[in-house]
Amino acid sequence: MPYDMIIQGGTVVTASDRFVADIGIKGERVETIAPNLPADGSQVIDAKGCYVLPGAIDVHSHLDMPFGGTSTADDFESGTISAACGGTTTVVDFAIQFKGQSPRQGLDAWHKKAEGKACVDYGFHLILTELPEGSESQLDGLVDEGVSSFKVFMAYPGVFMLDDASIFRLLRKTREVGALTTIHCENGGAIDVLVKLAREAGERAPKYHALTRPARAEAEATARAIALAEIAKAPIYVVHLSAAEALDQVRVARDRGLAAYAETCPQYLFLSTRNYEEPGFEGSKYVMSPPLREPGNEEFLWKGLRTDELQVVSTDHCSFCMNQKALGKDDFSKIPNGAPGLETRLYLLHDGGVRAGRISLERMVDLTATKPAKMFGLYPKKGTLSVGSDADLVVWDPEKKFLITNKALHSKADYTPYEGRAVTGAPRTVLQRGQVIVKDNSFVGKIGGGRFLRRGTFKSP
Ligand code: DUC
Ligand code: ZN
Ligand code: ZN
Repeated sequence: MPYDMIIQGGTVVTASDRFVADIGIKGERVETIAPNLPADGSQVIDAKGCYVLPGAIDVHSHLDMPFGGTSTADDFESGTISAACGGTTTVVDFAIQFKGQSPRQGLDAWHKKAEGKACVDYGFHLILTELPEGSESQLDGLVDEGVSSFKVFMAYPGVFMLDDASIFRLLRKTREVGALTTIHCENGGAIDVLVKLAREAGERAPKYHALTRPARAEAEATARAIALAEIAKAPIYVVHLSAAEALDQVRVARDRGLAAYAETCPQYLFLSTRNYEEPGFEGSKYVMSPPLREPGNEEFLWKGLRTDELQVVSTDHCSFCMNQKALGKDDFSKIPNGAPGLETRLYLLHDGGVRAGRISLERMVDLTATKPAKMFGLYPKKGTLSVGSDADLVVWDPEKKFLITNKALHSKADYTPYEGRAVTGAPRTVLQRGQVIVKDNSFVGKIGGGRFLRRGTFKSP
């Protein structure tokens, strides 16, 4: 029997091509991609009429993360089941070095959270909340262990925010060791003043979260981050870019030939400040940072996705239930920041991006699998379908109707920001390393079956 499994007759889609072929899988890998492979007793999955996509990669999730006096609703088990059911077979989550901890302690804590629970393959970036002078060498060992990217915050003073000098030292270090600095760009100092003034004026509703985090504060921080990276001669990756004027900064930098990259997230493509006007406390569902932007802003992001000003669509999945959001019932600044999104990314991008004519199917694959794999040291093991790649794939039915409701999803959050949105196109079967892990919207894999990925160093995409 030449293959353990054959994915038969589907349209294979990569970042650059689309063609009808069978995929022969042996063990955990893709062995052959060619028409009319002999079945000879292999298990056969009929993919006629479907696309066969590389398993998607989400390089921005927060699972089992403490935030704002509570902890995310999803841990590594529920979060990765949710990811898998939406066609995502790799997550790169953010481990945190809290103040007073060494980078190693932060990372070890996240390994413990994921081991035996993660249901898809996973890697870690490490968030640094402090980097005392002279401690940079502690990062060398981590890169050797496959943690080849770090995250710093320019927002949340006193909690996560790192000062410019420390960010600059990190950028110099990452350049030396071939790692990538990812960065949350919002001017935390200015935002904290605006929040204080709003609270003093008695403005306590969820919408004030957005009104105190202006797009200009994102654009300013984005420009500053890029300038620091330019001086350090290091690449930089802006996470969850939301505002058109922040995108302007990335575009200008790239036009100047700098290694400045950025991702956006579905919430900034499909939602807007209008969502904060929903009745009662419903607006809290959309309290995340950066906040949702004015209607019309999303068109600039779509253009950026088409023209490669933006390289990745990730989710910033950071899920809370409504009773957790209620911590900020009387004060928007106490609402835990974040929303679920791991499972809905491909549904939304396929329906609202590809079918709506905003991006091509190949570009969807590029943005959700190939580019993130290349930049975060996973390519070509992950992120494409080629001989020798891990057999992580999604048999995607482009005509299947799906109604997004929280009931139909698998996150432990008790809402989805996209409740009631009807989409066309859905995963039929999802494979990880040659094993079926999702069938018809049910997880059928093994709890804890996900493996830690030692990622390679940064390569420009
Ligand atoms: N933004 C969020 O919305 N949640 C967690 C952290 C972040 O940067
Ligand atoms: Zn962030
Ligand atoms: Zn985040």
